[in-house]
Amino acid sequence: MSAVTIVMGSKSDLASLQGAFDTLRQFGVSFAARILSAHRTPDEAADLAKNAAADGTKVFICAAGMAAHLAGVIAAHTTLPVIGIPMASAPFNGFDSLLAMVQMPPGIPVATVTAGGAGGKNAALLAIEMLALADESLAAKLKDFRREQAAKVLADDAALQESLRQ
Ligand code: RP5
Repeated sequence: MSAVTIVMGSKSDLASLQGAFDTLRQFGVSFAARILSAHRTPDEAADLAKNAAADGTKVFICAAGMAAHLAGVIAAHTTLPVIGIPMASAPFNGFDSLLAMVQMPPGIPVATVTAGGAGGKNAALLAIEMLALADESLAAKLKDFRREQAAKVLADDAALQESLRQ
């Protein structure tokens, strides 16, 4: 049983999801990852979405490029929250994917994050924030993460101020 199910439209999307894998592992959140396409394997993608809640999935993360319909198709078959990551694929470097993913019709939402590595990391963090609504220890880990992240920025700022004084 995995709390988060990640679906990508192609093996070529895998590298862009490394940040999502790393972040979910960092927080100790169980996940499954599948390669299934809205267009090339439509029946398997729909089956995954339909059975996910019964299999223990709480949140979907979907990554797809070009005519990026995967997140929308998954969302059409489940009421679980779906987070979409547009892939920066050719020929429009992800702008096509972003528009396809973000422009869902009213009634079937997809929470779309940015393309690329930041998108992978933020998709995982958003999924963790959703899970943390019902998990106090995960919520505490998120607060620690934010504190550590802020401390790193402030340390960089302190180092910059010091270097400017020299
Ligand atoms: C989409 O088309 C995939 O998500 C991928 O981003 C893009 C290109 O797929 P490949 O031709 O690399 O398999 O379906």
